[in-house]
Amino acid sequence: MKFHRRKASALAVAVTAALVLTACGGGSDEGGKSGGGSKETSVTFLPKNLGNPYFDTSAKGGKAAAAKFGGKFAQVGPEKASPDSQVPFINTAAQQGVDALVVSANDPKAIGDALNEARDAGTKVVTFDSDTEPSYRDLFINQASAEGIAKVQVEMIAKQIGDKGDIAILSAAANATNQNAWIKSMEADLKANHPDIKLVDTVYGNDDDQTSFDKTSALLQKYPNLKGIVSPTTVGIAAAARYVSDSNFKGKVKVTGLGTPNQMRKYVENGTVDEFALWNPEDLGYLAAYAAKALVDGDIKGDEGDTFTAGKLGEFTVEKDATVLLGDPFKFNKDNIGDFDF
Ligand code: RAM
Repeated sequence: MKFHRRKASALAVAVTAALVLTACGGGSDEGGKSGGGSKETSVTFLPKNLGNPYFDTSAKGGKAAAAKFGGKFAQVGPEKASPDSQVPFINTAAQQGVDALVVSANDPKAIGDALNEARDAGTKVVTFDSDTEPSYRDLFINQASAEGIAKVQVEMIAKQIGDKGDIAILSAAANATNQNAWIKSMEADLKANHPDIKLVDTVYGNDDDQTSFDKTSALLQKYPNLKGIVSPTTVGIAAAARYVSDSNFKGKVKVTGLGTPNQMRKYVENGTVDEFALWNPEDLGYLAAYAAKALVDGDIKGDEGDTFTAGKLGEFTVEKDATVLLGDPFKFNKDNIGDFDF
């Protein structure tokens, strides 16, 4: 895969303010003590699963934040994005007495008891990317509103297929809180505003590359009239694009959804994919780590109206349901993908 250095682009800079690469300071997981906090805050990131470049990038942001505020960063996680595969990692973090856990949940409930036990033991719990039910965490760092993320994907597929025809969704794990919220909102938008687009199926690749690839193949066999696949997961969209790119469906079936520029670049350049969207996962991790630090320090409690400063990203306010919003999703296409490197 070709990695392009980012070129200065006014638009890119404006939209994803802090995208400029922040190499992890110091190169040490231990962070430094110079950031101004009174004690070294330990923050452990627990993604849905390991081996996903999206979560490698959010970890990069978390690590950079911890280095900046003088904290200790670690990332641990399961191999598979299944509902309760994170439980042993939560238990271990609680036993180790980490100050804060930053979790992307595979299921809104399955890890709830473990999280509450960790909280009883004194660990602050921040969800990011994919929430649990609110009673299991202190704060949720949301990348963008569910409606906004749904809307951008519906807009893209509608434009790409001329607002008409059969489409399918290739999602992540069946219980993933984030994807399920987006899909619900996409369904409502399609129904209300795109009467000639028919959503024929939703299938689940479990954020596993091979499963997602196989599900793409199965969809295309089952629905010969399919015009588009929307994959609201960076793992799924890359696998679907790879399948379509090497098949006779290239040029006939559109693939869009949420992807990382580095994983999608070659499919945009070879014409398989017109346009897809995402936010900056590095900023999301950076913000989540700063929010965790603010909770640990008692600067915020998770009450609506609480404010805190997240280093280079500036000030954020806690909204309803103890949620903090990063920003808006951003669309990538052949005109701008060369400006991004993540
Ligand atoms: C995958 C994961 C993650 C999601 C992105 C868009 O990496 O499912 O939770 O936010 O896709």
